[in-house]
Amino acid sequence: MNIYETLLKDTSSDKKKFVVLIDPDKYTLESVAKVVKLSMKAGVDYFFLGGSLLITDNHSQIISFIKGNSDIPVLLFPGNNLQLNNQADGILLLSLISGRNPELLIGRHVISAPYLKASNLEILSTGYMLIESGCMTAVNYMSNTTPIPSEKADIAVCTAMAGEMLGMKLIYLDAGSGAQNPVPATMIRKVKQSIGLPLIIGGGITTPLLAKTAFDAGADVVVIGNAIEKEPGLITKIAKIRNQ
Ligand code: 1GP
Repeated sequence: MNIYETLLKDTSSDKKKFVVLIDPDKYTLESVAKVVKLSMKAGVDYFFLGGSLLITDNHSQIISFIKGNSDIPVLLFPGNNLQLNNQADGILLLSLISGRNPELLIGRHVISAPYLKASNLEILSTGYMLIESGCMTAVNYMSNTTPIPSEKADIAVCTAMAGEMLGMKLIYLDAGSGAQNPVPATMIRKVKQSIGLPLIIGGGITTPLLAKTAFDAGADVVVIGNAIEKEPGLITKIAKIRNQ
């Protein structure tokens, strides 16, 4: 069974997933080793690997370290085409469907298509939606798009439905890394009720309570980056509440 088939099976039996996001610019091999160890112990489901930029040159090194030291699947979550890497297990092929920037809807995909076709990466086409979060996040700025207002759940619902009809395999509602406010529970609930796809939620989730709120509202997968960089011990706490 590949990653997506397993995810679909687990989603249909309401088995929630917890993802640790690793932005290579924020980690050294030493700090990633600690997070990998804690993640293995806690039973983290996936690592997402990526960030808005690529300032350091340790992207490839970090992937090979994770692959050599854990059996947790690594999925690329690329901020740009410089972050493609064949050592990972798969890639969230993101189409930024909340925005109207053609480069991020289809342009970069055209450029990366031959690389991806020749790679061994499992391709997970993802309808990626930015949700307004109280501050300008890096992804808002870098994508040059306007996020969906947090109180406009109907826009999020229609966008997610369109993504599903276009054949996306996953929907990802992201408040953006380091968001002041995470995606509201009401929006998560309404989107989940309107689509039949696994729903990923991330951005600004900093406590077990916020993670539980997202899971209870309908998130199948919760992604945490920033808060774990600051407090790796959070991994154990979040993993515990995942299926409570
Ligand atoms: C960002 O959803 C991820 O794309 C995670 O966000 O870093 O705020 O946890 P945080």
